[in-house]
Amino acid sequence: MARKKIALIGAGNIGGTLAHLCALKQLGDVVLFDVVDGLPQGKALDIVEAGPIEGYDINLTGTNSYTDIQGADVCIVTAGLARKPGMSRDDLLGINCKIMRDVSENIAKYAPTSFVIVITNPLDAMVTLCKRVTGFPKNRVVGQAGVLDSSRYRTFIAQELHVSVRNVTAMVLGGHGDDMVPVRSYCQVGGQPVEQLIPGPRLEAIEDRTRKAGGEIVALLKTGSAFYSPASAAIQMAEAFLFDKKQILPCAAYLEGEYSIKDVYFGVPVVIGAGGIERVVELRLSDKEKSEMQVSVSHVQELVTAMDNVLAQKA
Ligand code: TXD
Repeated sequence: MARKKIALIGAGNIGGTLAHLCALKQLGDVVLFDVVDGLPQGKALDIVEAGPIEGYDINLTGTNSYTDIQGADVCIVTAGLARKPGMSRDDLLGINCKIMRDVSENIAKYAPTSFVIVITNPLDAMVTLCKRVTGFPKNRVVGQAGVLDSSRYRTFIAQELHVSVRNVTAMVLGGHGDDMVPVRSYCQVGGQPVEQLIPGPRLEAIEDRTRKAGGEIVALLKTGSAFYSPASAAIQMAEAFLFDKKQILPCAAYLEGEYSIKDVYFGVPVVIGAGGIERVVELRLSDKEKSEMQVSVSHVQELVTAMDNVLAQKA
């Protein structure tokens, strides 16, 4: 059976970590692309040279030429600038728009049947642009945010209660901004509702930390943003697709009426399998959660309008 081909567009902190995870998990043949000469080639060679120690057999190559992503089954996009202290994700809009347009054109040209996972920030706008430029159907273009945001929430809950992270299930929905929505009513610890285990004010503090968790890491690193956990999150999505897992994961998906939201990418639970996003799962939310979703969606809509203005100026 032929191996699957995975194209990683962007060979920075997340791109390099993605390549390493693909190798460790032997997910398929990997092409690591970047515009910087030598960067993807160097990282690819470094990872390949660990193969005899880790015991992986993998074809992993670095390239500056899009022709090498030809026929990829999955493309994971991290190309673009990352945040520095004092910057919001939205501050990246102008520069990353240009990059995402170029990347998307090349994906459409060289990997026209691929499943595309966008990671670049501002996430909700960048995944919107990728879908528009590639012209791919909505099941084949997805944004990664919710898996990471939910993982952060689960980490903090597990630490608070001194239990395994595996015992904590949670969903963080909405846009990938500071108004994302940790859905408390679906957070369980060993099957018990979290609200029965953690007092309200403490839970609010944990949710607030979750919303700001990306910024917490930017403030610590000073030179960039989180990369180990975003890479793990995207790999979980890629595995769900490659192995037809039908896994329910919170992702930025194009909504056409689900959750009464239309024509916008927004973080909701979806089923990912061999068909890409196979369906959107509609949770029954509390009134408070519904109104938080509304606040978040209006921020995403403002962001997309801002992107349209940037694109109009550049046209
Ligand atoms: O959960 C999430 N969605 C995120 C998103 C969590 C954390 C960070 N997130 C965003 O991912 C972050 O704000 C950035 O927009 C991307 C990539 O983050 P990373 O930390 O990997 O950034 P780096 O290390 O700066 O790498 C970006 C690479 C770098 O090597 C550039 O040379 C390359 O992108 N780059 C390009 N590659 C291909 N094509 C073009 N045009 C291009 N321009 C720059």
